[in-house]
Amino acid sequence: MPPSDHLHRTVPAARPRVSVVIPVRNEARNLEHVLGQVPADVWEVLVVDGHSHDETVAVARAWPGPVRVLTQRGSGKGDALDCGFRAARGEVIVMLDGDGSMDPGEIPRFVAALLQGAEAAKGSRFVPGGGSSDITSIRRAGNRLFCALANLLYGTRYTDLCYGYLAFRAQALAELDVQCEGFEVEALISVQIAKHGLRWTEVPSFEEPRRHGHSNLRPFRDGLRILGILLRERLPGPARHRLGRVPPQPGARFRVPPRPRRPRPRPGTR
Ligand SMILES: Nc1nc2c(ncn2[C@@H]2O[C@H](COP(=O)(O)OP(=O)(O)OP(=O)(O)O)[C@@H](O)[C@H]2O)c(=O)[nH]1
Ligand SMILES: [Mg+2]
Repeated sequence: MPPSDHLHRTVPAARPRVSVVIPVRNEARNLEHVLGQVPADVWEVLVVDGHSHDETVAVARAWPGPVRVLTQRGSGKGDALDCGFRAARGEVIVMLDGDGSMDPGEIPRFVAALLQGAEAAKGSRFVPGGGSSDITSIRRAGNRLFCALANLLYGTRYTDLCYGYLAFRAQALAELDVQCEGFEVEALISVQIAKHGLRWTEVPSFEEPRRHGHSNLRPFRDGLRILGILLRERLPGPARHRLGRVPPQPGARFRVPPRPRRPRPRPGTR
């Protein structure tokens, strides 16, 4: 599908087609549980495998629902999401983790927020109705620090930056350049939402501990990457490219040319 096809997809007044993108790496013991919680009216689920060594792919392929299994070309969660976004065909695209920490039963909340006018709905553990029984005090402090920095640099009022449960109108997501490798992806998406002036809102979400297995996150390395994204994205284009950002090639990646800018971007709808 040419990327520009996204431009012709709008969110209908009711019952949009919903694509759910789930990046997975060695989640065989969690994936069945996650897929089992996906609401029946979800149109397609894209499981993007990161070269798992366990039975993740077999579990996904055996699932009776509308599941497509993709294998990412590169490595990292960011690369996997980019791959899933480009393959998704719905008018609404939801991303969530495949380790059982996020409840797919919350998907209707995200879709409702888009139907009410938002172009991006960010899950937040730190608004009333949200929460976490998983986050450690170090991760909470890091997230709070990065969130404050993002709000300062980009004029947003986010309450949660490093959380991977989000939903978008496909047309709006196609405007963003979310190409990156790893766990900095949520920060990059959040920054891009602000830079493109998308109408965003936050949706309460509850995070549980992963059901089985081990985290793929490396706090120090990934913290540095998040910090790098927040600073680098604030630079003007040419300086950003000198710091290693590859200028998007027309048609070569998920990104498509942005629509004409609105006169005054709004930082949020809340
Ligand atoms: N395809 C793919 N998925 C990945 C990769 N790294 C992580 N993931 C998936 O991304 C999601 C989030 O990764 P986690 O390892 O749970 O990271 P985390 O939530 O910070 O860590 P925990 O709190 O321990 O769960 C999970 O579904 C992972 O399987 C990767 O390189 N490729
Ligand atoms: Mg996790």
